[in-house]
Amino acid sequence: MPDQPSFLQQLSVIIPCCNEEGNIKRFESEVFPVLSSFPFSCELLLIDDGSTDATASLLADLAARHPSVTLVRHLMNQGLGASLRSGFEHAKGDAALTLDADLTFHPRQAELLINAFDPSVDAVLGSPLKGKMEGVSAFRTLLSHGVNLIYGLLFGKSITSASSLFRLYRMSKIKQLDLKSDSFDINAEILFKILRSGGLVREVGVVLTERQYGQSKIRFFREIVNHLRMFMRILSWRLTS
Ligand SMILES: Nc1nc2c(ncn2[C@@H]2O[C@H](COP(=O)(O)OP(=O)(O)OP(=O)(O)O)[C@@H](O)[C@H]2O)c(=O)[nH]1
Ligand SMILES: [Mg+2]
Repeated sequence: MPDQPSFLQQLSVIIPCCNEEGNIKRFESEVFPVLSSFPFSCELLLIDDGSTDATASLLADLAARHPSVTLVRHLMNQGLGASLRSGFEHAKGDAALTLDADLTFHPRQAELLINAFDPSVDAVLGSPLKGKMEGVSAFRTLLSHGVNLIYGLLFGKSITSASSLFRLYRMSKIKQLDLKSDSFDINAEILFKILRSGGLVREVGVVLTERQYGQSKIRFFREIVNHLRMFMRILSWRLTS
């Protein structure tokens, strides 16, 4: 159990969900026990993003049985970034933990992020490259190293988790950022905007495992284009600041 930081009275846990029925069935036994072990209050924001499987009804059932759950529904799929932005809009906590619905970053590791959070920090990023990648393909690992290397060069600092979702944010900082991304590039956009504003980011090593149920939603070509666009935005900021 993490210690209770005095500046953290309420945590908003945001899980964007799109066609993840096999994994949502695990929330009762794998997510709720972790949240109830925290020494501060917790709200769980579940975002259903136009799922076409049983995701929406499973989330509605969780929301009906757990008062700490708020279900936000997008009738049409809007993307991971749009879903996170909906979560941030509804969040009432001092900090927000963003978590993958496939639980490939297991929520029990939230303690590592919370313990690295202090009043000077705006975001704690869970880094599988600093921790461990279990069962992740060589292609994904190589891509991750390459993308992070470029972000590191552009930011002029060591970065190993520019695009992963498992993070803890100070909500007062998130509210200042004017986020726009609809897709997976939201994670890089948040990092960019925090660093551009002079914010402080910390990385901690975490374990990333292979998904147990369902299919990956990532479209590599689209994400590579999104990263290239983000590289250009960061470069133009670095050249003009
Ligand atoms: N709300 C919403 N969530 C999404 C969308 N696409 C992906 N997600 C969620 O974002 C997280 C990451 O998506 P994944 O499909 O697991 O992508 P990945 O982690 O790169 O790939 P694998 O874990 O290897 O399958 C999961 O929690 C998904 O449910 C989307 O369009 N909308
Ligand atoms: Mg995943």
